Amino acid sequence: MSLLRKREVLPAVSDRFEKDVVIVGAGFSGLYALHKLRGLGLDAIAFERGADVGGTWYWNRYPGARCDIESADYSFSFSDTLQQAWRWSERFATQPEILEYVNHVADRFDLRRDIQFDTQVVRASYDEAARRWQVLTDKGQLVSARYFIVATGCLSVGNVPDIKGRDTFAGPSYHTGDWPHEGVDFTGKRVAVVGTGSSAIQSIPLIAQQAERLYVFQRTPNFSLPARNQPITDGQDREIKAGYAQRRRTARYNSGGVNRIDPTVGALQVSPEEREAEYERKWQEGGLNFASTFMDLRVDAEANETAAEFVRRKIRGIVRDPGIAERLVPKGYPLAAKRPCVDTGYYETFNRDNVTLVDLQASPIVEIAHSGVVTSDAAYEVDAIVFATGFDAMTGAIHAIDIVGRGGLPLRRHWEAGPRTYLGLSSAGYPNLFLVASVGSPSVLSNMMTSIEQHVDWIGTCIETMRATGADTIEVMPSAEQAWVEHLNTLANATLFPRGTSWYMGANIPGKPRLFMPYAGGVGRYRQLCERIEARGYPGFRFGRPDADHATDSPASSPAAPFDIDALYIKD
Ligand code: NA7
Repeated sequence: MSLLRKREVLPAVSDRFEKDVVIVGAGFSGLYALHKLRGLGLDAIAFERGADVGGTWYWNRYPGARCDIESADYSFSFSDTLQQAWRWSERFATQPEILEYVNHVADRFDLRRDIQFDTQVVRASYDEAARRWQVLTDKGQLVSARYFIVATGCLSVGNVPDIKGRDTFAGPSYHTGDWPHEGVDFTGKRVAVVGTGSSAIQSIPLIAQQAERLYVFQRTPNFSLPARNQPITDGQDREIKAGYAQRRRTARYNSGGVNRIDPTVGALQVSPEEREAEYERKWQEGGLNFASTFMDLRVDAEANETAAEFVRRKIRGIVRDPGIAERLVPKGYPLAAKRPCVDTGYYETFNRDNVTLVDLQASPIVEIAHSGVVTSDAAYEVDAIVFATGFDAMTGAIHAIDIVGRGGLPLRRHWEAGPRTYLGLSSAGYPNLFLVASVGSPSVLSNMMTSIEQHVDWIGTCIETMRATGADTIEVMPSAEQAWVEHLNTLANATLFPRGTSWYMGANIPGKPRLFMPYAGGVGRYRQLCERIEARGYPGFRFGRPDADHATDSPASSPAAPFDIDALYIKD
């Protein structure tokens, strides 16, 4: 496994050059940022640690990897020619098909010529005198750039738990987020899968079909919803293409960034029979929309419990052995407080006689030995271990870069108690640094494609405005950042999200600050807020000009007057 880690020793500088923009990452967000900013006439370069484009879809090649947002939504909308030309083959696209799409996008817009692959950005420091970023790569390149775009994705630093004896295991071990490109053949093998998140739930049914024996090590049972994936027929494809304009409009202004009308009825406002019928309809429809059957499922524990109980009954109905079913049933946290999974045959897999569920709540893993996994009450001999143990989500890849702002302040220190941003777009003391669909924005609670386009478009307009007005820096005011941090907390605390020990909260990484990282107010509301801010001359940001006194345009010297986010929202 070669998972991304922060470089402790920095390379010597061997090459220096200037760019208008440095982008980190060539996944969907980096690619669109490159396309957009290049289109504005900026000289941009993207650095990508992988050998090719794709980001998360480049690395996550485990069996069964696919998107759980519908293909027609999980695609770019910025070019109608692109969306009319591309033909999705399935309702939920597989990782190879998405990777093919990413490559198609890179070729169609000739993006590769400005991407340097196999290159990790290791440090980026703001030069206050030059008002530019100095960006250092692991190849020893030092690039001076006006703008620094962090498009590193939310799930790109794998989490391999530090289990005693992990390196003593005799066989191969894999992390789902760093899967061998040539694939893995588990035929005739005894395999351990550690974890039961989305990656595990997608891969377990396929590994079970191949392996001689599969042990699933489950710490927390997850809510998983049936995908009901199917091929997209030619007729459906024509319909999707004819309806893109409306589909995208809907996606941009609803809560999740997908083609769905948000529900307006609460689960407790209807009779138990109506409720059951509605859950059944959504269950049969398949996909994540089940979690949005009623408007109050994310905010009202009692309402949520009706949906959770429906899923529990389904699990008990699918899994034949009542003891195993009971161990698979999620309890003690609301549905969707952790990211719900979408599966094809996950629960059915536990009816196979070559699959064993190991309940780590009853008997935790104590060590990994030469021959397998040892729990507090048994030793499981295996030939291979799959760590489906998730990611240092959202901040992991940002902190893998040594980012240093005004006054030499490392971002890691500024974010010691958790990420601090305004709108999830930038952080006070880090001028001209932009984050794309990351912490502090709807990002992982939304269809990433909708959020990425919204963010990049906003950044593009902002840079155009700066150029039109002669500004060369934009910077978040500390008061706006503080207000946004508080606002994110207020929004999250009004939901059930904080009741799940999830990667949304940083809870899966020992020592990581516990706070809800994304914006929980919904894509549409967030977009309207960003539009408002743009239209009103960017309240909460301060612009600097080359001829201005550097000291006075530092936000550090601005009065910390309270900043009223609520006043900026468009009232319903
Ligand atoms: P997730 O959703 O973070 O799942 C990781 C799983 O690994 C989860 O079941 C964890 O249990 C488990 N885990 C983590 N550390 C351990 C240790 N030390 N021992 C046992 N089990 C452990 O990652 P995925 O890759 O599945 O999915 C990430 C996202 O990709 C997903 O949400 C979608 O957005 C797509 P826990 O729940 O923490 O008890």
